[in-house]
Amino acid sequence: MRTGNINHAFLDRVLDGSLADFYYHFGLSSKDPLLEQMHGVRAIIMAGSGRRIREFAEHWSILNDGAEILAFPKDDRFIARYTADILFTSHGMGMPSASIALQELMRLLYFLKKGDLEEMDQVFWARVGTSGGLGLPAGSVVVSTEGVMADLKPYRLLKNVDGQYWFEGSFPVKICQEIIAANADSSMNVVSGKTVAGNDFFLEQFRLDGAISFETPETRMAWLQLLHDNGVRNIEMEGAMVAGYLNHWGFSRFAMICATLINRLEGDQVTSTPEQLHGFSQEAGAVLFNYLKTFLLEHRPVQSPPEDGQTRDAEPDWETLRQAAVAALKKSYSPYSGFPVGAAGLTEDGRLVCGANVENASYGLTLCAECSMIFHLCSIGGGRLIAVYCVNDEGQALMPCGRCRQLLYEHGGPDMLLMTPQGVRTMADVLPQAFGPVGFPYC
Ligand code: R2B
Ligand code: URA
Repeated sequence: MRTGNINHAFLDRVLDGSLADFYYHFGLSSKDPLLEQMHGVRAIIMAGSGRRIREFAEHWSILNDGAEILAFPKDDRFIARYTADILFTSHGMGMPSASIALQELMRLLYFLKKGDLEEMDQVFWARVGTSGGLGLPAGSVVVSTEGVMADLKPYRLLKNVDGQYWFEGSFPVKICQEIIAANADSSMNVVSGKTVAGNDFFLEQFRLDGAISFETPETRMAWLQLLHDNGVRNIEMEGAMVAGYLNHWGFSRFAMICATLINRLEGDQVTSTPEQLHGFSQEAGAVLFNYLKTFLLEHRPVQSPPEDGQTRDAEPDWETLRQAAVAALKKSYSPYSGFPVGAAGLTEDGRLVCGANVENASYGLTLCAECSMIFHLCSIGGGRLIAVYCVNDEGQALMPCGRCRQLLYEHGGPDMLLMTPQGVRTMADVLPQAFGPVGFPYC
């Protein structure tokens, strides 16, 4: 962990035993014997509802040979279950509620890990929930790259009498990529993008169906369009704070995964039946568990974050990109050549885009994997590519053909990094003296 923002003045007195800490909303204290069984915690999973927490814990227990499930004593507001090294807790609705859960959980983790920052940083945090989608069919799952407020700015709170503290809302790009890669084989529509957290389900989500409504159809749509143009893919009520608090302490492994209940571009009212809602939230859970199975159950070694926090989100993780390309390749349509190709690219705002080659009986109309990857990029709002990996069915790097280098150049420019059979090269290296979009009147 990288920051000095931990409240040592209070927490270290709990560690040295001169104070007991009361995790009041969970009905626990640092002296509670239950805590003795939780030092090995490897993940903290939060969700809005208690039902989801009970189901998640049961599912994780089953995946871990029926591991014992421990229940926290108090369950009037926040339900908490601990099983097989994961703490599952509900956080209620909205940032005021979720911030209570998160503050007590961070204090609890500090105590459980005896203030060892390295150990704390190995712990994976996630919020799994529901949301309104933007331009996505209901039932899609969004893995957030950044949590912002309704004005597209980060979460902030009053600090001192006349100041504000601005939190950093980004979600670690590497974790986002790993989650997408762990789900590349699934039939679910899993995408990444920014998430807006509204302080009111109606007013700060610009709905027209509240008892109070400030908007007209025009101002509502203008806001939704502004969000979409800025890479926002869903709207919920906690993410900007969750990312803000975890970033503040300097954690490097956390994520938010939300199923979309409706497409907000088409309406405001959530009309799903309870069964459909349950199905949607199970989808978000399935995306989480595909990740946990890969990264916790198989005891995959965790890569330590770079020392320099400033560069963390900008560095491509080549192995994750390669895995995403290998997973994308399984969707190749290549009956004529029998040569499937997969491509995966990372955008500068941390989204992962993938594609596979699509052949045609005419042969000449065949599309390379890079083409479908670029199509994917444009279909989720566009953006700049910073790194691309193309693979064959043995997972080895392939060199893009001349046409595809031109396509990549258009969306990545001369500095985009490309994995080649001879190692990482820039686009300027592999397409020298390129003909590009610079200088065209429409660019
Ligand atoms: C999504 O759904 C809840 C509101 O219905 C809220 O907790 C959220 O973020
Ligand atoms: N949760 C939200 O916060 N907004 C929606 O539109 C749906 C679920």
